[in-house]
Amino acid sequence: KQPQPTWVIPVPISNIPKNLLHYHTHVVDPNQCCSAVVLSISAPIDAVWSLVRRFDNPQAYKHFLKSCHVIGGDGNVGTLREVRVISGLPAASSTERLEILDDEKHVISFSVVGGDHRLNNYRSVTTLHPSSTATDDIGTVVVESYVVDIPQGNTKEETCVFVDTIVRCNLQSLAQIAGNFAT
Ligand code: A9S
Repeated sequence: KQPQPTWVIPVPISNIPKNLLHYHTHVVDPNQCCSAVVLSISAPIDAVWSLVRRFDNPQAYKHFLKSCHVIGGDGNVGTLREVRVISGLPAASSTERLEILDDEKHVISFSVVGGDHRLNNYRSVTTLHPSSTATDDIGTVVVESYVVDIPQGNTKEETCVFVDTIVRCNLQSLAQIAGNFAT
């Protein structure tokens, strides 16, 4: 009997607005892992979204990438990009497909469809939510969840630690750049 995939919501439900919950609900096979990173940013949602929505320019805030070329598509769903990776990572390039781009709901998603790296079948969804707290007039909460195959020779935990670290670095540099924009 084949092991069955399960549905996983990788962050506490209270952290995600109800209308965006389904974007972060992933089908996870037994050989895959799934996690999410949540970060509060002190910048307006429009400033953050203007960076996040640029499928053609991820290296603006993803510092592990050194270049990006769009290799097919018109900027809508189905557009393909090839990114090249800085040295020092167990990867050289990645081919990625735009899966969702929703300017109203502030949702972007891509999947990895090829390349020279170990993160097979990677798919991520990033959503932005406006927030305001006592200390922050206008802020943004970013939720980025992903699912990926566990590479041969690695454990589920190792895979999540590796990917969580990359995603957290990306979101922290996003926060820094969007914050500079806004002030
Ligand atoms: O680019 C992202 O949004 C997230 C990740 C986890 C990207 C990972 C990566 O591009 C490297 C940074 C090169 C690391 C891929 C696809 C494989 C890696 O090994």
